[in-house]
This record gives sequence, C-alpha cells and structure tokens, in this order.
Amino acid sequence: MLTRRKVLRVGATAAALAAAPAGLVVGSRSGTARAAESPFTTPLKVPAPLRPVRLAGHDFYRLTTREADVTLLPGTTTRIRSFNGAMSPLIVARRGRPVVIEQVNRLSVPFSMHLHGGHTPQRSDGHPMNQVKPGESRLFRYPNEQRAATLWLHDHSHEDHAENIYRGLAATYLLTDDFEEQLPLPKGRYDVTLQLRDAKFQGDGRLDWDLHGFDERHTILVNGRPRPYFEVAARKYRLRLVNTANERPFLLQLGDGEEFTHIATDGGLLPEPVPTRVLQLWPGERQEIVVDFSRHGVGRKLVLSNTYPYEGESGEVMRFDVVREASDPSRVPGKLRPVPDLGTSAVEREFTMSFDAKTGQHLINGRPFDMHRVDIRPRLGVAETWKIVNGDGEYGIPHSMHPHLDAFKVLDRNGKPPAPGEAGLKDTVTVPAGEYARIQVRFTEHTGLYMYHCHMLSHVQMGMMGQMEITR
Ligand SMILES: [Cu+2]
Repeated sequence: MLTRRKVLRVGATAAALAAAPAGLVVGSRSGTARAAESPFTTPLKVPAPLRPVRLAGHDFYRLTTREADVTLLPGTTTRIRSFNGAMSPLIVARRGRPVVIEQVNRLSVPFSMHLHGGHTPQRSDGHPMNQVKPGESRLFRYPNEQRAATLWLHDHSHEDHAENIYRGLAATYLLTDDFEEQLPLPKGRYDVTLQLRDAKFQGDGRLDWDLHGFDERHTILVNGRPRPYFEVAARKYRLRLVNTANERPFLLQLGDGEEFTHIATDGGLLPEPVPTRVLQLWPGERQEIVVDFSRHGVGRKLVLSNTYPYEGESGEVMRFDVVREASDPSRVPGKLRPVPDLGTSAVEREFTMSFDAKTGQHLINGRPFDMHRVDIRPRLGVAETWKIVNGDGEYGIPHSMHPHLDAFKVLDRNGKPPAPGEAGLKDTVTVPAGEYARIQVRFTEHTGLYMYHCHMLSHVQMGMMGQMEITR
C-alpha cells in the first residue's frame, strides 16, 4: 500500500530534481553502499540486434514472451519474464521498412505489446483491449514512417504491465534513417544502448515484487547487469540511455562532473547539441549523449552516478574504464535536426494529475481510467496545446504525461521556456509536484482509440490513464 510516509519520501527526491538547474554540477548526496553488492564486478552486456527473417517489404520477428532463468546477480539465478529468454534485447529498424512482430504469449498472464514512441496504427498499438491471452499469438505491424529515434517495446495490458516490465519485459527498438546516418556521429560498436532500471532481489536472486515498493529497489541494472563496468576506447561514444524502471528517476553525472554532449531525446535528435554535466532521465524517457573518452585518457575510470539515490543506497550506476587508444573519425555537428513546425494550436486542453489519498487512486481530471469511456476526441491533423498540471504539491508526487501516437513539443514549464535539452521532440514529459508544463501535439495519419497516461507505472495501474479517440 502506498503510505503517506512513502509518498513524502518520493516527494523529497522529486523536489531535489526540480531544484537542480540543468547544466550545473550537483554534489553527490551521501549514501551507504550495500556491502552485499560490490559495484563494477560484472562486465556490461552490449546486446547484439535480434536477427529478423527478411521478407519481401518488411522484417519479420517472432517474440515469445515467456519465463526464463537467467543470471543477473553473480552466483544466483533469477526467474524473469522475457522476450525470447533474454533481458534487454535490441531490435534495429530502418525508416521506410516496416517491422512485423509475431508475439507468442507463453506467460500465465495477458500481454499487450506497445511500441513506446511509435507512430503506430491503432490495431498494433497495444491498447489494453487488444491483449494477447496466455497461449495465444498476434501480429503487430510497425510502419516505421517516422524520424529516427530510440524507442522501446513494453507491455500495456492494464492489470499486469507494471509487473511484466519489472520482471524484464522491455526491449529497445532503435530506428535509424538516412538523415541521421549521414551525420558524422559515432556509429557501429561506438553507438551503445543502455537500459537503466532498478530492482529488489532476495538473497537467492529471486526478484521481489511490490507495486508500491519503488524506494526499496536498491539494485541498479544496466542492460540486466548490476552496476557493471564497460571497457571503452579513448574516443567518442554515442550512448542511448533508456529508463525502463517502473518509477525511478535518474539525475546522472559522469565522474566528478565531466562535460558530455546531449544530442537526442525521446523523438530523436535535438536541433543542436547541448554541452552539459548533468542529465535527467525519468521513467519511459530516452536521452542520448556523446561522451569523448579521449579527454580522459587510457587508465581513467569514470563512474556514471545517480546524484539523488533513495535513502540507504549508493548512487553508482556503472563505470567506464578507458582501456585502449582508438582512431576517431566521428564528430558532433553544430546543428543536428530541426524540429518540425506543428502550426498554430486550435484546441486547448488541461489535464490535472492527482493522487486521491482516500481511495489510493491516481486520477486525471478527477477520474480514474475507464476502458468504456472516451475522455477526449482530438481531430486528425489539428494542433492542440495541453497544459499538464501536477496537482500533488501537497504530497510531493511527480507525474508525467505520455500520449500515444505522436511526439510533441514542450512549449514551457511554469510559463518559462524549456531548457535546451527539452527543445527536441518528446513523447513523455515529467511535471514535478505542484508545477505545470504546456506541450503542443498534433495527431496525424491514424484514427481510432489511443491512450494517454502517466509513466509512473503504479500510478497508471491505480488509474492515471485516459482514452482518446482520434477522428477525421
Ligand atoms: Cu503519476
């Protein structure tokens, strides 16, 4: 159960994050490392892309959702829920070439696959009513007619998605295109996806699950490995950070506050690179950075840390060990990708996100999710401005907004322009307690029923989701 004490604890984290100005170094909060898990003893696993069956006009994959026994913590076995038996698999797709996935559900619970950030027809968007029951299978078709971006696949079944994602069902879906490939950014083995999340383990390696236990998940996993180390060359790397945790925000810092370059967010490349020393990564979000390890030299070890860990844990996330020289033809251009003009908004809407202490539910505009109710009816091609109000100043709970189907622009936060790192297309925006943000969104091409919701997963499960019908 979500207690008031627990609510206030997450509030403290959220307030600290809100207070940290972008681009400034924030000092590490002291925390006690848990002796049982020494960090940096396990190498990072860099997943190889899954191999599709190439068919005329599209790439075909079969993803079986099933339980699997894997080693996450050294010397122990963990039963996970997986795609094809592995944690953090990777799919690489190309703009203009559709991907078709046959999802075969061998779990004992329903599953509804959603491509987060995907511009996807309704029948393949993972609406909770389209769930795949145990023993059944279903085809999902992703047209990939959108700009290059780092997306991710996860469950969207209403009752079990938080637990399914927690137990391992999260895949990265990397979409490339010609525009991005002609830029001289780091490529190939120097373009690395890092899925960040947390978990709570029992001593024997079993995962401990509690919907409301977010601040007891003290083990940080990167691509399924606990606080790993990664041997890198003294050159530039592109790092694609994906937060697949149910609720944990990361406020990331490299080494003693080294500078790196923020190049992309949820919807792909920023208009221009942003040099920074700190990076916020909220649940569901993606942030991409370029780190130049040649500045540090062979022999340096740089810890990536979360500067606002929960009480009783250390902030270490992973360590980069610079182990060899390498040539480096890559560079970060001064301009990356212009953000499209969405036109003038013809519709304004307001969404107040709030926790109801009497019922324990999380509400949007005073109501919990109802699959049989359509909350809003946006028109195809008409730009809208949404004001997202966090009504939980009293409890200190952060909330986010993630509309399906199309990415949006952040117009302002509390009336002020967004930070340069939020100047690109986003699909998930977090609003700290008591604050508001305005976004502009325009739904295009596909009609039908889609969801919009907070991406703190216990909040969604406790009602913080709405349904929109996009009409012509
Ligand atoms: Cu929320």
